[in-house]
Amino acid sequence: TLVFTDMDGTLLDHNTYSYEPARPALEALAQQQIPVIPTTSKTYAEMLVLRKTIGLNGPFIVENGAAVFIPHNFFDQKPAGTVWQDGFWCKSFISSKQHWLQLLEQIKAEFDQQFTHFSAMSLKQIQHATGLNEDDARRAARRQYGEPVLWQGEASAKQAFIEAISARGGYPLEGGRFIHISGDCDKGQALQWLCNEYQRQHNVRTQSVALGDGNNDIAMLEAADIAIRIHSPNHEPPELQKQQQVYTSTQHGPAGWNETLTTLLSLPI
Ligand code: 2M8
Ligand code: MG
Ligand code: MG
Repeated sequence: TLVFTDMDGTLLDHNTYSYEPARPALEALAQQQIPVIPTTSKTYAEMLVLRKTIGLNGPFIVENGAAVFIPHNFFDQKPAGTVWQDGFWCKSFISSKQHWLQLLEQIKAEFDQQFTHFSAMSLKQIQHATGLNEDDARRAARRQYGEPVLWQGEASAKQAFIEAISARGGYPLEGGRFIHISGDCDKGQALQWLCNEYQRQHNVRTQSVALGDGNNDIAMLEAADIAIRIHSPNHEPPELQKQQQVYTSTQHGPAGWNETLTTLLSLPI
């Protein structure tokens, strides 16, 4: 089994970013040697620090599925299509964020004053929008593949903005606070790629479990064998097309993470 998990609002509390309530399930998974694979909107720079803090030492997926980073000792052979980067095998699915920054420049006039985005924000503004401390905000700003947009206009105009981005070849994904603009990637494709590689190298059929709270988790939840929707204090759980093997937590964020995985681990899977 491989466990793929969103970070913000799922393993981490939406407001405090604490994972404390999830500790018991994290320990149980570690004991059973089940890899927990962060699958997040966060950047490589953020995950480098956060995975250590949480005590996760396996692969991780950044920027909404833009790239998978695999520690050198996770597989015996070099994973297909990867490049060696900074001590990890890196599989990227899209190119750099430059193109999306240009696109945002182009549609600024059309959506005058209705949005801002990370590259246009100061560190203080990013801190204010996210509640991250200065160091964490700096790491969140080190984006390689996409650009988070902060919608500041009428809620009713947000859909038109999302459609304008899609019409121009972008793939907007909504996180808890931002609309992430990047290329054709999602957490589901990245999950699928890593599961395939795992199966190829180990010659076994692996089962995937995915946990998420937001719309940017839908592709991942639908791609996984078992989907766990984590309740959020500020929005409804994501709507899924599939009905089989879908669980929904009653508790919020990391408490819901602990609740559902503890239940799942007690079942014969
Ligand atoms: C952004 O990601 C969250 C994920 O749901 C969002 O869109 O609200 C990213 O900028 C990420 O890098 C950052 O850590 C996070 C902080 O809330 O916000
Ligand atoms: Mg989330
Ligand atoms: Mg996320």
